[in-house]
Amino acid sequence: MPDNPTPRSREVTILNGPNLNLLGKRQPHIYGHETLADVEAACRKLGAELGLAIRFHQSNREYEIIDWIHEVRETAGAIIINPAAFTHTSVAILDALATCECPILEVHISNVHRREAFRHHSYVSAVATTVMAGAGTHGYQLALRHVAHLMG
Ligand code: CA2
Repeated sequence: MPDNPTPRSREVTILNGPNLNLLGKRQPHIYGHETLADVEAACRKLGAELGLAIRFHQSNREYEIIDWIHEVRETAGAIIINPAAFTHTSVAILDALATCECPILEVHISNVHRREAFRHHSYVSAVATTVMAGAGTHGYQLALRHVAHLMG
């Protein structure tokens, strides 16, 4: 995979891993008050402004995330992924992402490097074009803006 792949379409897939369906409902001191539905709505609004078509998914099942990666691996302009706890455990998601030629943007709501040591290692970062952490749920919008920037 090239270090700086160019997006080949304006389709952006945003994937969210386990427990992110609870966003805004538990642990607001870590993850904030916005729900995942709020994040999706904000991404769709910004995507429309930037001329990007957004697919947005969340799953608590590793295989479902892998299947969504396979579905778009040849067509996506970019994949934005918050793998949540799978970040720190999943060689399978790493392997699926490694088959994609589009830019991969890894987003974490919290600054994982300020947290427990087990959150400091990410399997996904080995194939990510861009990694961002600690911007809260605004990180998803920063990632979308970066995709638009890469498209020129
Ligand atoms: O900071 C992030 O975005 C994380 O990917 C979130 C994961 C965590 O395992 C990663 O280390 C960092 C956890 C997602 C769980 O989301 C919840 C949201 C609200 C309430 C409970 C869990």
